[in-house]
Amino acid sequence: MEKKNSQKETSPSCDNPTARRRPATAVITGASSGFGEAIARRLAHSFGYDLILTGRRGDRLAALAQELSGKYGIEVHPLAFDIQDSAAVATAFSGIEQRLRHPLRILINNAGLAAGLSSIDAGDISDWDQMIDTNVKGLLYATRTLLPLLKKSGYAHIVNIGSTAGKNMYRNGNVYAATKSAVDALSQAMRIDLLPYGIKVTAIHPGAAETEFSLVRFKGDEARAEAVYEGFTPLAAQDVADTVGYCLGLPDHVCINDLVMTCVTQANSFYNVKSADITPPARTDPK
Ligand code: NDP
Ligand code: 8X3
Repeated sequence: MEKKNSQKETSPSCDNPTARRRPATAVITGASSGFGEAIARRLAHSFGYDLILTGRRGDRLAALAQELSGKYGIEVHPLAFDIQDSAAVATAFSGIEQRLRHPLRILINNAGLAAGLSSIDAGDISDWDQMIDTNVKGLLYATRTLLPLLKKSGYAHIVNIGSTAGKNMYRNGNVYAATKSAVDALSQAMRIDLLPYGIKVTAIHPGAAETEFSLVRFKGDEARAEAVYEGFTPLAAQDVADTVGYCLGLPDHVCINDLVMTCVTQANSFYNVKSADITPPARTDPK
């Protein structure tokens, strides 16, 4: 009897621009900096996908769109809106299908932030609202709005960016961690609900990564933001983008469901070499 998977596709390298790909359009939320920008570059370079780039800073999105369309000959649509606003999300994507060359097959739910780092009895309520409205409700709005197109396209893939903070809580991380636990829960839930449509749902949970994340968390305090990454080598946005590229490049029958990634000096939210009782590893090569 012939085995179902006797003619398995091999996994093309995510760095191989000539790998066979279905033509596709990918939406990346939060593409104006950090992970989102790096993912946009990765998808353009390795897959040649057309892109829809979202975020509030339209000038950055327009510059990235111009750069990537010029360099890779792809179509890039910058859409500037606040993902906390459900009406703005609906308006931004309204009629988008008519503007696309290729089916919308990929949604990278990446837009998000931490605002502040305070004990639960001292948290700023507007910070809480912003994190919940962006990290949880924004992800839901984008997903709900785009699912009709994703369902129609076949071979769709949703990638949600969670965090190690959603896996283990840490001191003063309360509401941010709760939003990322929600991303974890919603990823599991949408994976079940979308099984009938063959839509892959991948959740990626990075640990500390040096982007604008801490600058945003500490409201522009550069010294405090830089101090977060002192004493160890954190993940870079490129590391996360490469991992997203790997997950997207897998054969049709394979889905990475849940992936936690950290730099080598971090175990989880609270154990890293910055902890007083942990000695950093020697980084010199053995003779
Ligand atoms: P950045 O601050 O560099 O990027 C955040 C992106 O989200 C920006 O493009 C920003 O765009 C967008 N964004 C934020 N708020 C809104 C909003 N209201 N409407 C639309 N877009 C918005 O941080 P990262 O790249 O590090 O963060 C990306 C994701 O990764 C976030 O979900 C974050 O929680 C998560 N993460 C980060 C880690 C880290 O250590 N850096 C680790 C684990 C997860 P704009 O400001 O233009 O609106
Ligand atoms: C970002 C990682 O550890 O700063 O999600 O919460 S952490």
